[in-house]
Amino acid sequence: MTTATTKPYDAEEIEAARKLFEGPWDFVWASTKIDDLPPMVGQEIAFAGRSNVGKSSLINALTRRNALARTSHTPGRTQQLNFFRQTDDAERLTIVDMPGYGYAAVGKEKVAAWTRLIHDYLRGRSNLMRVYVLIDARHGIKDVDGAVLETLDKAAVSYQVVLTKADALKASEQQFMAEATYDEIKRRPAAFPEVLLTSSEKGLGIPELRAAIGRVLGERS
Ligand SMILES: Nc1nc2c(ncn2[C@@H]2O[C@H](COP(=O)(O)OP(=O)(O)OP(=O)(O)O)[C@@H](O)[C@H]2O)c(=O)[nH]1
Ligand SMILES: [Mg+2]
Repeated sequence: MTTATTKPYDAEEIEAARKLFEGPWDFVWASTKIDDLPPMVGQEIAFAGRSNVGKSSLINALTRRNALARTSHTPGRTQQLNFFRQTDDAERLTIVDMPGYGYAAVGKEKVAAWTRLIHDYLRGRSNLMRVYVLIDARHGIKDVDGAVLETLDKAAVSYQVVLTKADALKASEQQFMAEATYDEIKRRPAAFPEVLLTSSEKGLGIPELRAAIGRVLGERS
């Protein structure tokens, strides 16, 4: 299900995107500092969002790998920028799993360091084609999310909002949250005018998210 003013994804696009994500994915790099990023190769996309929103799980669902990105019930699992690449055709696409923001229990200093890293990376990566900002479908956009959207808008980095954990909501609630979220982002300058609803657990919206990514890569390659 999507809420959008964009063209729907047809069967052909969905199939092409399925193929795009086939093939072996591998972890290639981890960065804890902005001066320690891997060289830019091909096109990059990144997944950002609050701690525990389901970034690592969504990357595993997209790549059909159970444990490519490490997930956890405990917030704060991902503590660095993790870079994943297709090793059969390495020039194609790099996926970046980001530390979650907005999680206070790891300590103020760590939170500040992560937040700086996230914002610096998002502002300064020229092969970053689009950032997927994940929002828990049960909670909607919070202030900490707003700050990240603001950074992206100011830096003119294209982003798309993706609702996660849709399985935790009834169909009517899913539609309501998708529409409410769309209303919040539709006037933001760097936001792609579509909100995707996903569940990594149930596979909901995953083919569509692949297709959305396929479009982005196709546009600029
Ligand atoms: N119900 C439901 N739970 C999910 C879904 N995706 C992830 N989760 C759960 O949410 C928790 C966090 O998932 P992660 O993928 O580790 O979240 P993250 O955003 O990478 O978290 P950090 O790395 O700590 O920022 C885990 O307990 C997952 O099982 C989903 O689609 N539905
Ligand atoms: Mg994670």
